[in-house]
Amino acid sequence: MMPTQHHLGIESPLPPRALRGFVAATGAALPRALGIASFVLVAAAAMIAAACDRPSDGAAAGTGSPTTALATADSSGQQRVAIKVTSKGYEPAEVHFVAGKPAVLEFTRVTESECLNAVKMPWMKEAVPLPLNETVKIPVDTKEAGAFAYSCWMSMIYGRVVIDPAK
Ligand SMILES: [Cu+2]
Repeated sequence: MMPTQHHLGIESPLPPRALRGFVAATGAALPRALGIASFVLVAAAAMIAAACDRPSDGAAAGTGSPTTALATADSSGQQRVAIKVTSKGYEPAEVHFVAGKPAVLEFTRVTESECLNAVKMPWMKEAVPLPLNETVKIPVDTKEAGAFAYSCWMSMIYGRVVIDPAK
């Protein structure tokens, strides 16, 4: 499986050897404590990354699914777009609505990844649980054109919503 983009930053921490070199060079207690703290942070980040990267559905990578999708609208103007939550993240990763008409995101999680079992919109305090293989609808305010990112509950895997100006 290809590593997802958000993991790349996590998996390239300061090499431990460089940390040791830094601590040894200064020989001071404070830098040593900082070095240990950095190590703990890196370890914690690595653990979170591991939790995020636990695809157990064996989804085939590179199925060629589009990364961007336009919402479809029914005769009443209701816009909807389906987002599949897979071991690769949100598919499609970017969706477009048109401003001024009601819109809803329809999430269906098909991966058992703990990382992706809840999704958080930027206006939410709490993430919305995404039960496996169930579709969860989340309305989006399209009064104004713009864009926002949403993420898994850990804020590690992101999707994007674009609200295009009405023509
Ligand atoms: Cu995550």
